[in-house]
Amino acid sequence: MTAPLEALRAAVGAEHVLVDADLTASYETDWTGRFSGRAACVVRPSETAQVSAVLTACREAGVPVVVQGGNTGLVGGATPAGGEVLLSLTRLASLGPVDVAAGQVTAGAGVTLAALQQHARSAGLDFGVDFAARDSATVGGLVATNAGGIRVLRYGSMRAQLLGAEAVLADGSVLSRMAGLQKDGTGYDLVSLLCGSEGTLGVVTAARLRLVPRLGARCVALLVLPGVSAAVALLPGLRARLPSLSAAELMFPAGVELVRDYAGLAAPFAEQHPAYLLLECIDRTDPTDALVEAVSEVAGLVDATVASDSAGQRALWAYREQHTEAIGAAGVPVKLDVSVPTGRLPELCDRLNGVISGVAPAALPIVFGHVNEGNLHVNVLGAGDLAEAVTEAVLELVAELSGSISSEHGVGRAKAAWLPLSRSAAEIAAMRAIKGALDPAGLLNPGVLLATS
Ligand code: 2HG
Ligand code: ZN
Repeated sequence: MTAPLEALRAAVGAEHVLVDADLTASYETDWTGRFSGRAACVVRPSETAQVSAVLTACREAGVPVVVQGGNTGLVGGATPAGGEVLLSLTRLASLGPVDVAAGQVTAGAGVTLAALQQHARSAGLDFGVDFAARDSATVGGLVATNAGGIRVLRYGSMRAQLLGAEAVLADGSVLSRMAGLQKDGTGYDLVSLLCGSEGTLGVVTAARLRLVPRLGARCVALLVLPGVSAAVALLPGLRARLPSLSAAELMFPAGVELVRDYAGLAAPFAEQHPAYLLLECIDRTDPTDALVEAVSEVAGLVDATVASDSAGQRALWAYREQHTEAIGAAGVPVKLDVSVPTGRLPELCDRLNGVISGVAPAALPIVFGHVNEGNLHVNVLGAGDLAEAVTEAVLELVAELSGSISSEHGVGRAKAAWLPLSRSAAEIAAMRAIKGALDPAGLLNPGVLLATS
């Protein structure tokens, strides 16, 4: 298979077909450094018709395509295995005017999350998904992975924000459902199907997105707790008392110390403690009193610090948001993103370290996550040759607890072999039937989500 370079140049302009290794290198390795492969070329279309022409050319040449947005994915879902045409969507960066009447906006796949947030805020609204990679992660990637992040507790994940999408299928045809209808009972929900499909069913080129009210007043608290059980136990009360609760993030001393060393941060408390819970309330009027009152009644609370000014809030968030970078600076981790029913989170945490040290005694687990959704980010440093064994052991534990092997990052290439731990044979057969119907030649993101062998 040879990439159809002439047809690709005709489709997007010669300057947007990158072949030199110097120019393609930054697209060929994922954020973690764990996944990389040489692409036949990188193609950078700027509009939907060009994406269609690219897919048509690739289909005619029988060359597979890997789709990439901001390249912040953590599961090897947007990096080539070798020989594919890499379709970069960052130039599809148009943002439509905010539709204040509907509370919606249309965003191109290449719009960054930060640009989308800024755009919504300039019209007095906001976007309901947020996470640390906001400056690089793009709308197309958020849709493709059904991204979650820190606001799921309040607004749901990406699928809950998605009112429409435009996508190019493997045969070059364009699906467009962009009216933003909030009620639409006309059959299969193709938009929702594309969400979380990780580029395997079609290339999402734009999205119609729900916006949420912009709330200007916030308060952040960092709680010290005796353990994960206390964190899970206090959530129902906090959710009931604090409608403004917008984040509940779990951290442990190993991660906080790693972040402090990496970023040169002061200790949050005089001593280390078993578990930390970062809470954020966002409201129209200052939520500090409500948060302080709710926190003061938390059973088992060991200590707490509260920030109602933005510098103090940024300082508390830094302990949480710098985890990924601090871990990346320490090495190439085995990165697992799992969830269990929230009530089983304490059991997962209790057993996790034993399971990891059972297969890789010298490895260092750094764990943190989104407690409301029972979602843990299990990063294992120093696993070396035992990376697969660690992955298998952790994912089997998660499956035993009725959990998901991929909570919000996608399955990618990293977890494709373990999909049967989270999906039944009947479900995988249905997924393969859909894939076969929409992409019969298997050209879109082969090996991602559904293993090829
Ligand atoms: C987060 O919650 C992201 O910060 C990244 O999902 C998690 O690096 C990770 O493992
Ligand atoms: Zn996360």
